[in-house]
Amino acid sequence: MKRILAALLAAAIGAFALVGAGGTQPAAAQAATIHVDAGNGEPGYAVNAFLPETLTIATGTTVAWHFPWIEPHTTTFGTVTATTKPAASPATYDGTGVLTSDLTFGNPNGSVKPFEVKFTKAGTFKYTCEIHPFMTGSVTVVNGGNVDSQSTVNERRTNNYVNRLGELKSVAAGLAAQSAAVTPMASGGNKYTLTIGPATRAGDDVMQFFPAAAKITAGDTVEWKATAPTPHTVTFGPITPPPGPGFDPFALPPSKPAAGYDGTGFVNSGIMTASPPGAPADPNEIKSFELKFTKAGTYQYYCILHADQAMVATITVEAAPTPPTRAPGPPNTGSGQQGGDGWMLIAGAIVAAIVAGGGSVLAARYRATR
Ligand SMILES: [Cu+2]
Repeated sequence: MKRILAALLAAAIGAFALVGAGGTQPAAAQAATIHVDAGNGEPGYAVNAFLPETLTIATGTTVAWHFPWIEPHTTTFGTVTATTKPAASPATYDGTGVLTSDLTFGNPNGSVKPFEVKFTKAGTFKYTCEIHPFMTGSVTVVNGGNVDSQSTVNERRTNNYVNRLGELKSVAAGLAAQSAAVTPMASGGNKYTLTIGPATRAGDDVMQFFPAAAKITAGDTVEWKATAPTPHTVTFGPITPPPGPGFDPFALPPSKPAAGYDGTGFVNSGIMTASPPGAPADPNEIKSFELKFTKAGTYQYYCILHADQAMVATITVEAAPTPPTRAPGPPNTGSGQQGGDGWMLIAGAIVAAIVAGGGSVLAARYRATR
């Protein structure tokens, strides 16, 4: 009995030594592939980070970057040029030259293949996401000594994500608690100022409009204000013709009816951004977009780039009060109600078209707006 206990104890100590303190393990014991995430999120929130950001692996180990969220990312070592072609996965990297994945739209159902890279030489290699400049990471490759186990990687991956998501949610809760600023307009009616999804300093995005359900009166104007360098649109109605392969949402021009919106047709702000303070002024930047509403109804709108992340909201327009000189008529119940999940179909079509056309064109356009 004593001998069995001693054997069990020895086995336990052996196992502990193998894993090592702090969740590291000897290089020789590392799994052939270490799994990490390139971004993550949930409807209304995108955490744009490599999770975890740093990693220590043994020479010959493969790192698999998974894409568990819809917001697109790349995993890019070195500096891409106009002629850089994305590498096929699995790839190998010796720390020299450029190695990049394609722009990859993820999916929480795990259907998107990870980008796998086998590291063949020791060194510390920094990498980034082509469209999220704050999104950086590094892989340290060692020939011996202690390296990360998958379990310690998982722990850091989860902690980083939970912390950053929590920060995004507290920013959103603060904005959700406020109502839209209202200012009387010289031309009549009021102007309601709405906020488009802010970003955190770390580069994560709240993919929402605030307030999400604004109420105004016919004749009022809504102004949307961009708050971050992240590109967004304010868009009413389906895109016609429906997006086909190679569709570039950045090429869709601004358009709105001169007389105001009556709940019909297509309205688009164009790509809206707010350059960070201190950035060179861009005279073409669309920082705000105004639209006058002329007819009672509830109108759904969306961001073309992020509708698939639930960046959708409504404006409810109530009928203007009946002039006192006339007898009050029956209340206007609003005839402009738009179809419920139309934006979902639109979002699906947009992403399918971008993926079919190859993401790199879109990556270049995203870069141009940052
Ligand atoms: Cu957006």
